[in-house]
Amino acid sequence: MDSYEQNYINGQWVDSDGGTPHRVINPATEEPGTQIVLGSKADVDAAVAAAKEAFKTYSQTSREERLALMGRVIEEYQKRMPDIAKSLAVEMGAPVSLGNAMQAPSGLGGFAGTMEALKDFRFSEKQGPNTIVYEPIGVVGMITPWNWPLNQIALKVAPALAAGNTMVLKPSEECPGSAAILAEVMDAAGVPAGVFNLVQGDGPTVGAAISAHPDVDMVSFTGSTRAGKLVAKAAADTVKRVHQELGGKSPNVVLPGSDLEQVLPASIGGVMLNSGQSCIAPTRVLVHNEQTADAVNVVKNIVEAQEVGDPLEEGQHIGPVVNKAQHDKIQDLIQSAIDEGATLETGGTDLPQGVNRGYYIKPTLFSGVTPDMRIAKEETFGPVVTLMSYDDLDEAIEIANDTEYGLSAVISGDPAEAAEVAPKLQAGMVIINNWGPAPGAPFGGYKQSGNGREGGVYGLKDFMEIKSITGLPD
Ligand code: TXE
Repeated sequence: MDSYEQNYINGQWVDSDGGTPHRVINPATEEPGTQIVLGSKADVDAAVAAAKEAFKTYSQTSREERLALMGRVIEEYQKRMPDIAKSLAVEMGAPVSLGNAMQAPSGLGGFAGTMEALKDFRFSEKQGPNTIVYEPIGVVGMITPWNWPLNQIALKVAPALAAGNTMVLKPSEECPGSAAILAEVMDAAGVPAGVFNLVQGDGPTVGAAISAHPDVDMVSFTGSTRAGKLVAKAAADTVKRVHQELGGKSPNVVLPGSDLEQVLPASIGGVMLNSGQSCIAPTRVLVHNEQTADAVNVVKNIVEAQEVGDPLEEGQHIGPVVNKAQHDKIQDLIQSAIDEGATLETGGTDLPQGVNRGYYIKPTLFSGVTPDMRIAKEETFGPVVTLMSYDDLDEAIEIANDTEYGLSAVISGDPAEAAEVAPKLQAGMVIINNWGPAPGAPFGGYKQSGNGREGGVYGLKDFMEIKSITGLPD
């Protein structure tokens, strides 16, 4: 059992001031696992004060110093990858093979892309009589979820470090271990005291205190739209920048006449991977009604081939979902689809074969899903594919956009035809014949999927202030 009972503040591991002990339940065994202490508002105050002080010097560092620092972070991180993968496996159920792959290709998710962006970034540019200058914002509060835990953290920590900001991170209380290991990595890499601070804790106490704090200049949040709205409300009184990556309900528009065997495996695999716990999982598969029967066969084969198993074992299987609340929510959505008249093609609410405990969900496929059903509207966050039929492409686009979310959309079929459809989709990311954007693409959404972008040069800019200076000499 792992224990991470301290916070990392001002370069030191310190006890919480008034926190509460908390055990993470291992989702594969349902037994208590990682032990942490949920922090307090006083812990947030101490971390923010340290970050504010450190900003005075860190904000003045050069591009070269920041690149060297980030390079050392990657080196130290690579030494800890097996520990991180194991920590993910026992806290949120990602199989160790996936836990390692999650960090590919070149270490710590967003770090590589951000370093590339930083190398060429123009901190100052002349535009006629104006000089435009990009400056660090100050103290960045970061609140992150449990589903791709370290990737989501890296997409914030990397641009914050690159921009010259200092930071206070609150990871998910459901998956705190990898963030604690990251703090050890930052320490080993020689990140100056106060630049990176970690406060473990829950949303209503620590998350809310970060969001509302007058000395936090920006809050970057990834999580549910529900919590994102609370963060924005808490931040409103201090008019800080609110950067949000929220939920999704991504469509997969299968173009009429497409070769289904060829175009569907990658995107359906994207719904199964990580047991469906990806904000960009393209769960709503829209198929022309003349191809519905074929699509059922193709997708059913993919879904039924998906194995379920122990997260601590290497392999391509999927693990359980993160906790009982998520498990029950997914089961409820599966049951709602059955009750509302969708056709259960495979899967359902019982435990997968060979499993007798843990928060496992059977890989599931529904056909005959209509846009009014709950399963077509609510983010499922489980290994559940829904097939919906359309009569013509205009109707498919209408259904695809008929959601409060707008994170990503997949188009399956001929890329030249997909080019005509892509501009009509209300989504921050459109992916053709796959499910995830390529590295360097700005990550973020339209509508209630969030504000701002992460990754590469767009992510870097989002973590900076823009100043114009008029009248400088040439
Ligand atoms: O996440 P929460 P939950 C979606 C997904 C999932 C649902 C519920 O549909 O089924 O959300 O997940 C912190 N002030 N996504 O409830 O609550 C919390 O401590 C400040 C999509 O487990 O959003 C954690 O650090 N912070 C998503 C973080 O928010 C608060 C990823 C995320 O937890 C807070 C996760 C508050 N008042 C879930 N309340 C994605 N975009 O990938 C909670 N938090």
